[in-house]
Amino acid sequence: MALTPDVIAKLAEHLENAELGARDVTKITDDYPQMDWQDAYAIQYAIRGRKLARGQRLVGLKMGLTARAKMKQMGVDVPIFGFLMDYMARSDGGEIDMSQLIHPKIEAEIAFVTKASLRGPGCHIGDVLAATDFVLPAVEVIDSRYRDFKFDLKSVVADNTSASRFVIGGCARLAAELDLATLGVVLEKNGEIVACAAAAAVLGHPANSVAMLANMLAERGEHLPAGTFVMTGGVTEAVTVNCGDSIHVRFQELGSVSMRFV
Ligand code: OOG
Ligand code: MG
Repeated sequence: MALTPDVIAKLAEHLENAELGARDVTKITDDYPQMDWQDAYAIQYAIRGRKLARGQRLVGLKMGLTARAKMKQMGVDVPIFGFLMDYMARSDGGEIDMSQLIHPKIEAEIAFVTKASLRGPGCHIGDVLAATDFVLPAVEVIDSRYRDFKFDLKSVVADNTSASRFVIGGCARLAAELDLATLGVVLEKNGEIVACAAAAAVLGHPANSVAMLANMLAERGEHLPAGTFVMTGGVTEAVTVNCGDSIHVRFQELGSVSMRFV
């Protein structure tokens, strides 16, 4: 760690205030270039701690930058993880209030719910499929707190990987009933197709994303408990949304997820 506990706490407050006030800030590595990976996750966990202390609940975890298209869009090459809280959830077919957000983008994602714990190191796709209760279609609304969505990996890890809102829809299916690698996803904005992909865009198979999460958690002495909801990362590049936009994402075999930005 290159930063002191005081600085970690100060940066957590700074980034969380930017989130809650829907104000953008400059990326924190501009002021703290010496910040390392451990510091970045320490800031993210401090933000999580602030929310838990306020009585909010942790409802899941998310992987980010797991698809080549996303890595290319953001100019980075390593997957990262963040957390999801209860207040971030919005219902399928509902409205998302833009006044609480800075510059949202949406991502179509496959989500997993586990029925057994997963522990790295060495967790692999077979372990994940055996521990999966069901899969769900989801849309994540990311909203980097950094000006113009410009960041480096450490800054975005500290900023809880741009997590902001998420919507679960469609129907829950057993992973064994699906071919999760070839499963198609079509993203429509205002009735027009703006992106499409197969779920294999996420690390070859979205279950690999869950395995990678278990292995990343193991480095911190943590594991994924049974019953964990995990979003595996956007299958295409993220799509910018504006006030009045309607989003409809169709997932092969899983139904659809939709929302309107107001
Ligand atoms: C980081 C979060 C990326 C995903 O699904 O790839 C992410 C960002 O692009 O702001 O959630
Ligand atoms: Mg995402």
